[in-house]
Amino acid sequence: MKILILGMDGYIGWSLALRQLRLGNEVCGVDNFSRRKAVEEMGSWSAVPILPMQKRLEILKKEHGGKVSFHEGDLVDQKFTDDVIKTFKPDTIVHLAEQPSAPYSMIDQNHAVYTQSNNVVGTLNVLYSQKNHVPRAHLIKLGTMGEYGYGNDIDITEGFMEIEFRGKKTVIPYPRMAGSWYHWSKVHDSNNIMFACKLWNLTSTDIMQGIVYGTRIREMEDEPKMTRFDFDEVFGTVINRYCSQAVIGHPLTVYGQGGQTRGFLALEDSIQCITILINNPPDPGEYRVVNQFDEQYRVSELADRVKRIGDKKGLGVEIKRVENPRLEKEEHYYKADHEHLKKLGFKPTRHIDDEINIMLDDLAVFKERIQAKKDSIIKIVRWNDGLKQSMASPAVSYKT
Ligand code: USQ
Repeated sequence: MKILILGMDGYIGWSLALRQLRLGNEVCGVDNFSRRKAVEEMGSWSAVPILPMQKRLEILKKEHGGKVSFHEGDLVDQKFTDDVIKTFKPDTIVHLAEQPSAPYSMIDQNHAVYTQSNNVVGTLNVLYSQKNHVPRAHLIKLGTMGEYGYGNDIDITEGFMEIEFRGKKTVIPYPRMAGSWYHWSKVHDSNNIMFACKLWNLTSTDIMQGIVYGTRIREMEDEPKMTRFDFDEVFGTVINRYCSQAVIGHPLTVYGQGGQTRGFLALEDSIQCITILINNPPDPGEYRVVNQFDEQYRVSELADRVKRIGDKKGLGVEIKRVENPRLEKEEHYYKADHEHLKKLGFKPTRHIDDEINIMLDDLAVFKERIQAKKDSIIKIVRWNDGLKQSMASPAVSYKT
Protein backbone atom coordinates (compact mmCIF):
# COMPACT_ATOMS: atom_id res chain seq x y z
CA MET A 1 0.00 0.00 0.00
CA LYS A 2 1.20 3.55 -0.74
CA ILE A 3 0.92 5.78 2.31
CA LEU A 4 1.48 9.52 2.31
CA ILE A 5 2.35 10.78 5.79
CA LEU A 6 1.84 14.54 6.07
CA GLY A 7 3.84 15.70 9.10
CA MET A 8 6.38 12.85 9.05
CA ASP A 9 8.94 14.68 11.19
CA GLY A 10 6.54 14.93 14.17
CA TYR A 11 5.95 12.88 17.33
CA ILE A 12 3.31 10.65 15.74
CA GLY A 13 4.36 11.05 12.08
CA TRP A 14 7.85 9.65 12.61
CA SER A 15 6.54 6.76 14.70
CA LEU A 16 3.93 5.93 12.07
CA ALA A 17 6.53 5.98 9.28
CA LEU A 18 8.68 3.43 11.15
CA ARG A 19 5.66 1.15 11.69
CA GLN A 20 4.33 1.35 8.12
CA LEU A 21 7.76 0.65 6.63
CA ARG A 22 8.21 -2.35 8.92
CA LEU A 23 4.85 -3.62 7.72
CA GLY A 24 6.14 -3.46 4.14
CA ASN A 25 4.20 -0.42 2.94
CA GLU A 26 5.61 2.29 0.70
CA VAL A 27 5.88 5.59 2.59
CA CYS A 28 6.20 9.12 1.25
CA GLY A 29 6.66 11.77 3.94
CA VAL A 30 6.07 15.51 3.88
CA ASP A 31 7.06 18.12 6.47
CA ASN A 32 7.94 21.82 6.67
CA PHE A 33 9.76 21.37 10.03
CA SER A 34 7.46 23.92 11.66
CA ARG A 35 7.37 21.94 14.93
CA ARG A 36 11.16 22.10 15.33
CA LYS A 37 11.05 25.88 14.68
CA ALA A 38 8.08 26.61 16.94
CA VAL A 39 9.52 24.67 19.89
CA GLU A 40 12.75 26.62 19.43
CA GLU A 41 10.67 29.82 19.39
CA MET A 42 9.38 28.73 22.84
CA GLY A 43 12.99 28.49 24.06
CA SER A 44 12.97 24.72 24.15
CA TRP A 45 13.87 21.54 22.30
CA SER A 46 12.95 17.88 22.21
CA ALA A 47 14.11 16.08 25.38
CA VAL A 48 15.07 13.15 23.17
CA PRO A 49 17.61 14.39 20.61
CA ILE A 50 16.37 13.88 17.06
CA LEU A 51 18.47 13.79 13.91
CA PRO A 52 17.93 16.13 10.97
CA MET A 53 15.54 14.60 8.40
CA GLN A 54 18.34 13.88 5.93
CA LYS A 55 20.03 11.63 8.51
CA ARG A 56 16.70 10.09 9.55
CA LEU A 57 16.11 9.21 5.89
CA GLU A 58 19.56 7.65 5.52
CA ILE A 59 18.68 5.27 8.38
CA LEU A 60 15.35 4.37 6.83
CA LYS A 61 16.78 3.92 3.33
CA LYS A 62 19.45 1.56 4.66
CA GLU A 63 16.69 -0.73 5.93
CA HIS A 64 13.92 -0.13 3.44
CA GLY A 65 15.65 1.11 0.26
CA GLY A 66 13.37 2.84 -2.26
CA LYS A 67 10.24 2.25 -0.16
CA VAL A 68 10.70 5.61 1.53
CA SER A 69 10.76 9.11 0.08
CA PHE A 70 10.36 12.61 1.50
CA HIS A 71 9.45 16.14 0.39
CA GLU A 72 10.07 19.29 2.38
CA GLY A 73 7.27 21.78 1.91
CA ASP A 74 4.16 23.48 3.22
CA LEU A 75 0.61 22.25 2.63
CA VAL A 76 -0.56 25.86 2.53
CA ASP A 77 1.33 26.03 -0.79
CA GLN A 78 -1.29 24.70 -3.23
CA LYS A 79 1.18 23.79 -5.96
CA PHE A 80 3.45 21.89 -3.57
CA THR A 81 0.56 19.88 -2.11
CA ASP A 82 -0.90 19.18 -5.52
CA ASP A 83 2.44 18.06 -7.01
CA VAL A 84 3.13 15.64 -4.13
CA ILE A 85 -0.31 14.01 -4.29
CA LYS A 86 -0.39 13.92 -8.11
CA THR A 87 3.05 12.33 -8.31
CA PHE A 88 2.91 9.82 -5.43
CA LYS A 89 -0.73 8.79 -5.94
CA PRO A 90 -1.26 7.46 -2.40
CA ASP A 91 -3.83 4.83 -1.44
CA THR A 92 -3.99 6.43 2.00
CA ILE A 93 -3.18 9.97 3.10
CA VAL A 94 -2.51 10.35 6.83
CA HIS A 95 -2.73 14.05 7.62
CA LEU A 96 -0.88 14.96 10.83
CA ALA A 97 0.68 18.16 9.51
CA GLU A 98 -0.95 20.81 11.67
CA GLN A 99 0.00 23.27 14.38
CA PRO A 100 -0.92 20.98 17.33
CA SER A 101 -0.71 23.19 20.41
CA ALA A 102 -3.62 24.90 22.16
CA PRO A 103 -1.35 27.26 24.18
CA TYR A 104 0.59 28.25 21.02
CA SER A 105 -2.66 29.35 19.40
CA MET A 106 -3.51 31.47 22.48
CA ILE A 107 -0.23 33.47 22.59
CA ASP A 108 -1.57 36.43 20.60
CA GLN A 109 -3.44 37.36 17.43
CA ASN A 110 -0.53 36.40 15.14
CA HIS A 111 -0.31 32.92 16.60
CA ALA A 112 -4.08 32.44 16.47
CA VAL A 113 -4.23 33.53 12.83
CA TYR A 114 -1.23 31.37 11.96
CA THR A 115 -2.78 28.32 13.63
CA GLN A 116 -6.13 28.65 11.92
CA SER A 117 -4.81 29.60 8.48
CA ASN A 118 -2.14 26.90 8.54
CA ASN A 119 -4.49 24.16 9.68
CA VAL A 120 -7.64 25.05 7.76
CA VAL A 121 -6.00 26.11 4.48
CA GLY A 122 -3.57 23.16 4.51
CA THR A 123 -6.42 20.69 4.94
CA LEU A 124 -8.50 22.38 2.25
CA ASN A 125 -5.58 22.07 -0.17
CA VAL A 126 -5.23 18.37 0.67
CA LEU A 127 -8.97 17.86 0.01
CA TYR A 128 -8.77 19.56 -3.40
CA SER A 129 -5.70 17.55 -4.42
CA GLN A 130 -7.35 14.34 -3.20
CA LYS A 131 -10.42 15.10 -5.35
CA ASN A 132 -8.34 16.04 -8.41
CA HIS A 133 -5.81 13.20 -8.36
CA VAL A 134 -6.79 10.34 -6.01
CA PRO A 135 -10.55 10.53 -5.46
CA ARG A 136 -10.62 6.88 -4.31
CA ALA A 137 -7.88 7.33 -1.70
CA HIS A 138 -8.65 7.23 2.03
CA LEU A 139 -7.88 10.42 3.95
CA ILE A 140 -7.13 9.82 7.63
CA LYS A 141 -7.14 13.17 9.38
CA LEU A 142 -6.01 13.81 12.94
CA GLY A 143 -8.67 15.73 14.82
CA THR A 144 -8.99 15.89 18.59
CA MET A 145 -11.33 14.88 21.41
CA GLY A 146 -11.10 18.56 22.33
CA GLU A 147 -13.41 19.36 19.40
CA TYR A 148 -16.35 18.22 21.52
CA GLY A 149 -15.17 20.33 24.44
CA TYR A 150 -15.00 19.32 28.09
CA GLY A 151 -17.96 21.12 29.60
CA ASN A 152 -20.68 18.80 28.33
CA ASP A 153 -23.27 17.59 30.79
CA ILE A 154 -24.20 14.69 28.51
CA ASP A 155 -22.27 11.70 27.15
CA ILE A 156 -20.13 12.27 24.04
CA THR A 157 -20.89 10.07 21.02
CA GLU A 158 -18.54 9.27 18.12
CA GLY A 159 -19.09 12.16 15.74
CA PHE A 160 -22.84 12.02 15.33
CA MET A 161 -25.89 11.76 17.59
CA GLU A 162 -29.54 10.99 17.17
CA ILE A 163 -31.88 13.67 18.48
CA GLU A 164 -35.60 14.12 18.80
CA PHE A 165 -36.76 17.70 18.32
CA ARG A 166 -40.38 18.87 18.19
CA GLY A 167 -41.60 15.37 17.61
CA LYS A 168 -39.15 14.47 14.83
CA LYS A 169 -35.97 12.39 14.95
CA THR A 170 -32.77 13.04 13.03
CA VAL A 171 -29.01 12.43 13.15
CA ILE A 172 -26.78 15.50 13.54
CA PRO A 173 -23.06 16.06 14.17
CA TYR A 174 -22.38 16.05 17.94
CA PRO A 175 -22.14 19.72 19.02
CA ARG A 176 -18.60 21.02 18.96
CA MET A 177 -17.61 23.30 21.85
CA ALA A 178 -13.85 23.64 21.58
CA GLY A 179 -11.75 25.53 24.11
CA SER A 180 -8.89 27.16 22.16
CA TRP A 181 -8.24 28.67 18.72
CA TYR A 182 -6.27 25.48 18.01
CA HIS A 183 -9.15 23.16 18.96
CA TRP A 184 -11.54 25.30 16.88
CA SER A 185 -9.20 24.94 13.87
CA LYS A 186 -9.77 21.19 14.10
CA VAL A 187 -13.55 21.74 14.24
CA HIS A 188 -13.35 23.86 11.09
CA ASP A 189 -11.32 21.08 9.43
CA SER A 190 -13.91 18.48 10.43
CA ASN A 191 -16.71 20.54 8.92
CA ASN A 192 -14.75 21.02 5.70
CA ILE A 193 -13.89 17.32 5.42
CA MET A 194 -17.49 16.27 6.07
CA PHE A 195 -18.65 18.68 3.35
CA ALA A 196 -15.95 17.54 0.87
CA CYS A 197 -16.99 13.89 1.33
CA LYS A 198 -20.58 14.82 0.55
CA LEU A 199 -19.65 17.13 -2.33
CA TRP A 200 -17.11 14.95 -4.12
CA ASN A 201 -17.81 11.49 -2.70
CA LEU A 202 -14.41 11.41 -0.97
CA THR A 203 -13.63 8.84 1.73
CA SER A 204 -12.29 9.95 5.08
CA THR A 205 -11.76 8.98 8.70
CA ASP A 206 -11.63 11.89 11.12
CA ILE A 207 -9.87 10.82 14.31
CA MET A 208 -10.94 12.48 17.53
CA GLN A 209 -7.74 11.63 19.38
CA GLY A 210 -7.15 12.07 23.09
CA ILE A 211 -3.80 12.99 24.63
CA VAL A 212 -0.97 10.73 23.48
CA TYR A 213 1.92 9.96 25.82
CA GLY A 214 5.08 7.89 25.83
CA THR A 215 8.66 7.97 24.66
CA ARG A 216 8.75 5.01 22.31
CA ILE A 217 7.15 2.33 20.18
CA ARG A 218 8.65 -1.09 19.59
CA GLU A 219 10.48 0.02 16.38
CA MET A 220 12.57 2.50 18.43
CA GLU A 221 15.11 0.11 19.86
CA ASP A 222 18.04 2.38 18.91
CA GLU A 223 18.31 6.02 19.98
CA PRO A 224 18.60 7.48 16.43
CA LYS A 225 15.17 6.02 15.67
CA MET A 226 13.43 7.61 18.65
CA THR A 227 10.77 10.25 18.12
CA ARG A 228 10.71 13.80 19.43
CA PHE A 229 9.48 14.44 22.97
CA ASP A 230 8.38 17.89 24.12
CA PHE A 231 8.16 19.09 27.72
CA ASP A 232 7.83 22.89 27.46
CA GLU A 233 4.57 24.55 28.55
CA VAL A 234 3.40 25.12 25.00
CA PHE A 235 4.19 21.87 23.14
CA GLY A 236 4.55 19.36 25.96
CA THR A 237 1.36 17.53 26.91
CA VAL A 238 0.43 16.77 30.46
CA ILE A 239 1.85 13.26 31.21
CA ASN A 240 4.94 13.88 29.12
CA ARG A 241 5.51 17.10 31.06
CA TYR A 242 4.99 15.51 34.46
CA CYS A 243 7.54 12.77 33.67
CA SER A 244 10.09 15.31 32.41
CA GLN A 245 9.54 17.44 35.51
CA ALA A 246 9.95 14.40 37.78
CA VAL A 247 13.36 13.47 36.36
CA ILE A 248 14.83 16.94 36.97
CA GLY A 249 13.28 17.43 40.42
CA HIS A 250 10.86 20.13 39.24
CA PRO A 251 7.47 20.02 41.01
CA LEU A 252 4.71 18.52 38.88
CA THR A 253 2.58 21.41 37.61
CA VAL A 254 -1.08 20.55 38.22
CA TYR A 255 -3.19 23.41 36.85
CA GLY A 256 -5.90 24.61 39.23
CA GLN A 257 -7.94 21.98 41.06
CA GLY A 258 -6.69 19.22 38.75
CA GLY A 259 -10.13 17.74 38.09
CA GLN A 260 -9.76 18.27 34.32
CA THR A 261 -10.57 14.86 32.85
CA ARG A 262 -9.22 13.77 29.48
CA GLY A 263 -8.94 10.61 27.36
CA PHE A 264 -5.38 9.21 27.06
CA LEU A 265 -3.61 6.79 24.77
CA ALA A 266 -0.05 5.46 24.71
CA LEU A 267 2.00 6.29 21.58
CA GLU A 268 2.29 2.56 20.79
CA ASP A 269 -1.51 2.24 20.86
CA SER A 270 -2.04 5.42 18.85
CA ILE A 271 0.11 3.89 16.11
CA GLN A 272 -1.82 0.62 16.42
CA CYS A 273 -5.12 2.53 15.96
CA ILE A 274 -3.95 4.47 12.90
CA THR A 275 -2.65 1.22 11.37
CA ILE A 276 -6.06 -0.42 11.96
CA LEU A 277 -7.75 2.54 10.26
CA ILE A 278 -5.36 2.34 7.29
CA ASN A 279 -6.21 -1.35 6.87
CA ASN A 280 -9.96 -0.85 7.37
CA PRO A 281 -11.11 2.13 5.32
CA PRO A 282 -14.76 3.19 5.51
CA ASP A 283 -17.10 2.67 2.54
CA PRO A 284 -16.28 4.79 -0.49
CA GLY A 285 -17.80 8.23 -0.04
CA GLU A 286 -18.19 7.83 3.72
CA TYR A 287 -17.12 10.40 6.31
CA ARG A 288 -16.35 8.33 9.42
CA VAL A 289 -15.54 9.68 12.87
CA VAL A 290 -13.72 7.62 15.51
CA ASN A 291 -12.90 8.59 19.10
CA GLN A 292 -9.35 7.42 19.72
CA PHE A 293 -8.35 7.02 23.35
CA ASP A 294 -8.07 4.20 25.82
CA GLU A 295 -8.68 5.41 29.37
CA GLN A 296 -9.66 8.63 31.06
CA TYR A 297 -7.95 10.29 34.00
CA ARG A 298 -8.09 13.49 36.00
CA VAL A 299 -4.85 15.45 35.64
CA SER A 300 -4.33 15.41 39.44
CA GLU A 301 -4.62 11.61 39.44
CA LEU A 302 -1.92 11.45 36.75
CA ALA A 303 0.38 13.53 38.92
CA ASP A 304 -0.22 11.09 41.79
CA ARG A 305 0.69 8.15 39.52
CA VAL A 306 3.90 9.83 38.32
CA LYS A 307 4.79 10.66 41.94
CA ARG A 308 4.16 7.08 43.14
CA ILE A 309 6.26 5.53 40.37
CA GLY A 310 8.94 8.23 40.50
CA ASP A 311 9.28 7.94 44.28
CA LYS A 312 9.92 4.19 43.93
CA LYS A 313 12.87 5.17 41.75
CA GLY A 314 14.09 7.55 44.46
CA LEU A 315 13.15 10.73 42.58
CA GLY A 316 11.40 12.37 45.57
CA VAL A 317 8.66 13.82 43.38
CA GLU A 318 6.80 16.94 44.55
CA ILE A 319 3.38 18.01 43.26
CA LYS A 320 2.47 21.69 43.08
CA ARG A 321 -0.93 23.20 42.29
CA VAL A 322 -0.29 26.20 40.05
CA GLU A 323 -2.77 28.85 38.96
CA ASN A 324 -4.54 27.58 35.86
CA PRO A 325 -3.62 29.81 32.90
CA ARG A 326 -6.44 28.28 30.82
CA LEU A 327 -10.16 28.96 30.71
CA GLU A 328 -11.51 25.48 31.33
CA LYS A 329 -13.66 23.62 33.84
CA GLU A 330 -11.56 22.11 36.62
CA GLU A 331 -14.32 19.69 37.68
CA HIS A 332 -16.73 18.31 35.09
CA TYR A 333 -18.72 15.36 33.86
CA TYR A 334 -16.90 13.32 31.22
CA LYS A 335 -18.11 10.18 29.49
CA ALA A 336 -17.17 9.62 25.86
CA ASP A 337 -17.87 6.61 23.61
CA HIS A 338 -14.89 4.89 22.01
CA GLU A 339 -16.28 1.74 20.47
CA HIS A 340 -15.55 2.03 16.71
CA LEU A 341 -11.87 1.20 16.98
CA LYS A 342 -12.49 -1.70 19.36
CA LYS A 343 -14.99 -3.12 16.84
CA LEU A 344 -12.26 -2.89 14.19
CA GLY A 345 -9.90 -4.91 16.43
CA PHE A 346 -8.10 -2.35 18.62
CA LYS A 347 -6.79 -3.93 21.82
CA PRO A 348 -4.86 -1.62 24.16
CA THR A 349 -1.40 -3.05 24.78
CA ARG A 350 -0.01 -0.57 27.30
CA HIS A 351 -0.91 0.11 30.88
CA ILE A 352 -0.35 3.69 31.93
CA ASP A 353 1.80 2.79 34.96
CA ASP A 354 4.15 0.60 32.87
CA GLU A 355 4.43 3.36 30.31
CA ILE A 356 5.20 6.00 32.98
CA ASN A 357 7.89 3.65 34.29
CA ILE A 358 9.47 3.38 30.81
CA MET A 359 9.20 7.13 30.27
CA LEU A 360 10.96 7.97 33.53
CA ASP A 361 13.83 5.60 32.64
CA ASP A 362 14.10 6.91 29.07
CA LEU A 363 14.02 10.54 30.18
CA ALA A 364 16.60 10.02 32.93
CA VAL A 365 19.12 9.49 30.09
CA PHE A 366 18.31 12.96 28.74
CA LYS A 367 17.99 14.71 32.10
CA GLU A 368 20.63 17.30 31.20
CA ARG A 369 18.78 18.31 28.05
CA ILE A 370 15.59 18.92 30.05
CA GLN A 371 17.52 20.77 32.74
CA ALA A 372 19.15 23.00 30.10
CA LYS A 373 15.74 24.25 28.92
CA LYS A 374 13.93 24.20 32.24
CA ASP A 375 12.81 27.84 31.84
CA SER A 376 10.46 26.68 29.10
CA ILE A 377 8.51 24.51 31.58
CA ILE A 378 6.59 27.53 32.80
CA LYS A 379 6.06 30.39 30.34
CA ILE A 380 2.44 31.16 31.23
CA VAL A 381 0.26 31.60 28.19
CA ARG A 382 -2.99 32.89 29.68
CA TRP A 383 -6.14 32.07 27.73
CA ASN A 384 -7.65 35.52 28.28
CA ASP A 385 -4.44 37.50 28.10
CA GLY A 386 -1.91 35.69 25.89
CA LEU A 387 1.81 35.54 26.64
CA LYS A 388 3.06 38.66 28.41
CA GLN A 389 6.62 38.35 27.21
CA SER A 390 6.64 40.17 23.86
CA MET A 391 6.49 37.83 20.90
CA ALA A 392 7.36 38.41 17.30
CA SER A 393 5.44 36.66 14.54
CA PRO A 394 5.21 32.86 14.66
CA ALA A 395 8.49 31.14 13.86
CA VAL A 396 7.04 29.77 10.65
CA SER A 397 5.98 32.37 8.15
CA TYR A 398 2.50 32.02 6.76
CA LYS A 399 0.77 33.11 3.62
CA THR A 400 -2.87 34.18 3.60
N1 USQ B 1 -2.36 20.51 32.40
C1 USQ B 1 -1.90 20.57 33.71
N2 USQ B 1 -0.57 20.77 33.90
C2 USQ B 1 0.32 20.90 32.87
C3 USQ B 1 -0.16 20.82 31.55
C4 USQ B 1 -1.51 20.64 31.35
O1 USQ B 1 -2.67 20.45 34.67
O2 USQ B 1 1.51 21.07 33.14
C5 USQ B 1 -3.81 20.28 32.14
C6 USQ B 1 -4.45 21.35 31.26
O3 USQ B 1 -4.94 22.41 32.01
C7 USQ B 1 -5.54 20.54 30.57
C8 USQ B 1 -4.99 19.13 30.51
O4 USQ B 1 -3.90 19.08 31.41
O5 USQ B 1 -6.69 20.54 31.35
C9 USQ B 1 -4.51 18.70 29.15
O6 USQ B 1 -3.55 19.64 28.68
P1 USQ B 1 -2.47 19.21 27.58
O7 USQ B 1 -1.56 20.37 27.39
O8 USQ B 1 -1.89 17.90 27.92
O9 USQ B 1 -3.39 18.93 26.31
P2 USQ B 1 -4.22 19.89 25.33
O10 USQ B 1 -3.83 21.31 25.44
O11 USQ B 1 -5.66 19.56 25.54
O12 USQ B 1 -3.77 19.41 23.89
C10 USQ B 1 -3.19 18.12 23.64
C11 USQ B 1 -2.44 18.16 22.33
C12 USQ B 1 -3.42 18.41 21.19
C13 USQ B 1 -4.51 17.38 21.24
C14 USQ B 1 -5.19 17.35 22.60
C15 USQ B 1 -6.14 16.19 22.75
O13 USQ B 1 -1.45 19.18 22.36
O14 USQ B 1 -2.75 18.37 19.96
O15 USQ B 1 -5.47 17.70 20.27
O16 USQ B 1 -4.18 17.14 23.61
S1 USQ B 1 -7.44 16.59 23.84
O17 USQ B 1 -6.90 17.14 25.08
O18 USQ B 1 -8.19 15.37 24.09
O19 USQ B 1 -8.25 17.61 23.21
